[in-house]
Amino acid sequence: MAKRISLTRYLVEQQRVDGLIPGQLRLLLEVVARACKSISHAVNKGALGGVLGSAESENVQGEVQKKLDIIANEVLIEANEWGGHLAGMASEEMDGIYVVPNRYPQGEYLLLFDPLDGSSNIDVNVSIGTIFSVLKMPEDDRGVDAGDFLQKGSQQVAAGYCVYGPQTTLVLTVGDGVAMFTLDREQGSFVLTQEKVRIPADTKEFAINMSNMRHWDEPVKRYIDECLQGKEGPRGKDFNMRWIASMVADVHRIMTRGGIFMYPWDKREPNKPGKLRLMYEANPMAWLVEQAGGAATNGKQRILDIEPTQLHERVSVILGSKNEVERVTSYH
Ligand code: AHM
Ligand code: MG
Repeated sequence: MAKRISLTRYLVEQQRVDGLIPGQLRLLLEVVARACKSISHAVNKGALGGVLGSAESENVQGEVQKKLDIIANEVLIEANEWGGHLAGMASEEMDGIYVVPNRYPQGEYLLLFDPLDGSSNIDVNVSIGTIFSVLKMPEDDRGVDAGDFLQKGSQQVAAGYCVYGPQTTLVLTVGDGVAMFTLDREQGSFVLTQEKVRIPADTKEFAINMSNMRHWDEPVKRYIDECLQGKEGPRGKDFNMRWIASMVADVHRIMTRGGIFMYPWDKREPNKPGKLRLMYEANPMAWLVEQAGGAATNGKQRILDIEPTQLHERVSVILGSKNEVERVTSYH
């Protein structure tokens, strides 16, 4: 029988063999995984747990919060504040940063997350997820502030997401490729189910919200138009389309069988660079995708090279199969 490798064992071995995971970071990743397990249970209970519906409040981006957005945010904070591995946290659901209270020891890491991505899918029982990014506190820094979080995506030391779908799957990178873990509900632990994930360089599948087509910029219109022409067009092949409206689920499909995902800038809100958030959506996903051999740009530059100026800043996102991302980027 093939040996089962739990997340704990995987992390311990990475720590021991490759020295990639310092002790505090290993604790952090285990705690995040435990929080995701508990969010997964809340998601599964659905109406029985009284967790569906709106919380009748708004987040900093002016979006109506769902009960599960708030629950997931609290679960992540409570799980992470006392372990001594973090200095602070930032979340889609909080205006400012969360500094670890001084009754707990302060650690060297910063954790950023979108506690429940794909909020519009919660009540309709479609896959949703948690996205997270881990940064290191700048050296010789006295006291954490919002500026400490404004680091480029290339500075991340760990990133991942957990998708709550037919299975609960945790996908992780610490800069040594991408590993996937499936939640074994009977054992209550994440088990390694795939290592060295690779995204094929070519694809025939694209994901974009087509209802915004009339608002797109020329390069994106051109790319999608060429895909839609299929075999008879310049691409010489037929394309398929998928749009789940949960970035986590769309990216997970791309991790599994390739594809391209786009949420580009559009004319609806010309002053915003895009819909998705750089620090806790685009950066972790971009790093995971690159670690699996794919590419991620905003149409003009690599997402991981963008110098952030605000915690909640938005960005245009094009990611997935390398050759397709390079093609759209070259149209810009
Ligand atoms: P959220 O973090 O508020 O859930 O919003 C992000 C989501 C992404 O998961 C998804 O790709 C996109 O918004 C869907 O947008 P649309 O409603 O335009 O389909
Ligand atoms: Mg989100």
